[in-house]
Amino acid sequence: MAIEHSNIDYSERIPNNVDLSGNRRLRRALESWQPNYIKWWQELGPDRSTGFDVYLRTAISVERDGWANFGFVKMPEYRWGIFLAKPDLDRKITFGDHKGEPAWQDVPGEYRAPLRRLIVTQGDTEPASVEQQNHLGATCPSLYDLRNLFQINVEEGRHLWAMVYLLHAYFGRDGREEAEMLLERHSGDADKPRILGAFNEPTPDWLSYYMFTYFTDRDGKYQLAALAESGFDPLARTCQFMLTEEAHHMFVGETGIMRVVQRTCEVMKEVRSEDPKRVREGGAVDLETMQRYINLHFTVSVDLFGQEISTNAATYFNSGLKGRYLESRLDDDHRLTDSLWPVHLVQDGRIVLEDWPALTAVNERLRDDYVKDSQRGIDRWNGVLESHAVDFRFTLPHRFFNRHIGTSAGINVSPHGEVISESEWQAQQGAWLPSAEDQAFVGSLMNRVTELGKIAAWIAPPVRGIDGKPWDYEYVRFN
Ligand code: BYC
Repeated sequence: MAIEHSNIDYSERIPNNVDLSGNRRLRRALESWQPNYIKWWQELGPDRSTGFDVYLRTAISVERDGWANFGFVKMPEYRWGIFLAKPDLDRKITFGDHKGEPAWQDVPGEYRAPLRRLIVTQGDTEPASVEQQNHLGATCPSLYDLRNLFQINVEEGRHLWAMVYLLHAYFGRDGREEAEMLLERHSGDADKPRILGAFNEPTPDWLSYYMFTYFTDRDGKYQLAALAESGFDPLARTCQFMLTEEAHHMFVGETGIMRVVQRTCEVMKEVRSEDPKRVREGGAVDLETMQRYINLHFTVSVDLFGQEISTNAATYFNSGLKGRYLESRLDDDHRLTDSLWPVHLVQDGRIVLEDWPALTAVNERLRDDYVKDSQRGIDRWNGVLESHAVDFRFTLPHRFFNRHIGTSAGINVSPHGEVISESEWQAQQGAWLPSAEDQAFVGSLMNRVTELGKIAAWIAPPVRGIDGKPWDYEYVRFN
């Protein structure tokens, strides 16, 4: 096994804490992938950002005090590298058929294909999100927001590196081919789309962006947490470290939407009306439109958990490849041989909860954790409405609303959870999902604001800035 450190070696062409200098073959393979990555970043990464000095955090160690080291970085000279959480040499597999056996430091031959598939699926989402967001710099509401966009983009790029490292280090030639493919599929590409649905949807404006970072990055949190339990130790340690970075991405979404809500409440006061038309005329996003954006982004993200009843998921769990959320803290046999789990299903035109073998329901269980967690932001945004004495309340739609994956795909379900006819769906969907007109209106608000201390009129400034700096600090210098 390679010697691994908590400190990251920045003297290397590829910064790392996995002793790349001691493995020349691997280093050479990764160094030959690197120019393709940079080319991809130049073509499909954040538009027209070259030469900007951006106040970014870069990990210098995987210790608690080392992963958020702040300073100005000239784009695109960010040092993408390979960082794994510190090893626990006694780590044991905590679930499935191999529970109690030492964690694997190499890929077990019999699980090679499903493991590679999991890593590729995870890896595919990272560059996809950068592609989805690549034009947002042109309409940023403030320098603070522009900086956060770039921070998230460089970290998603690093998360791609994390998966590419695993493919190169552990999967030989087919791993190298998969790593190439990660740069060849593109979000929304008709011929070579990204693997998962949500990553082919456009992120056309900043409201969508905050929704994406709140709802879709939260899928990332749960999927990474499940992979951080993996019996394949390098994957577990990679995901553990990725999770530390993920929290900021969801923070950007949660506080971003909160700031939009705040501004809308202020405008309601200014125009003395809660009428969506008046709110729009006042230059803010009406709450009804925000609810439709919530409905869309929640549902495409809920799709990312896969089928409710999944033999794939059961195999991943049995094999010790992918666990449940906080697996080791759960109080059960961690094998799920006899246990049951209540699963939402559609039967005879009605939505029912039915007990199924817990082993086949691990996707749904992870989705349950996700749905509960997603409610937290809704409650916080409603807190803003309450503090302004506005009666409107945001809600999460029913998990079967607008689904394309799982048992309710192809069935029309209202946000309240009623199974409805196709004609009813057609009549109502404009009230439930963002219409072309909503998108055009939100798009019309998106003007680039980069003057120091200024912010777009449709969003309130953040309560605080980054790394103890004021919110109106010069986070991006254009030169
Ligand atoms: N779109 O048995 P099932 C992140 C396919 S986000 C398209 O349920 P499984 C991030 C499925 O592949 C986290 N296809 O499958 C966030 C399967 O295909 P086959 C990303 C879908 O494997 C923001 C079939 O349907 N990480 O990190 O149990 C910014 C049967 O389904 C979808 C992961 O997802 C879909 N939504 O579950 C940046 C973790 N859902 O076998 C980054 C790795 C299902 O019939 N992936 N299918 O050809 C997994 O664990 C699993 O692949 C899934 C699917 C949970 C996604």
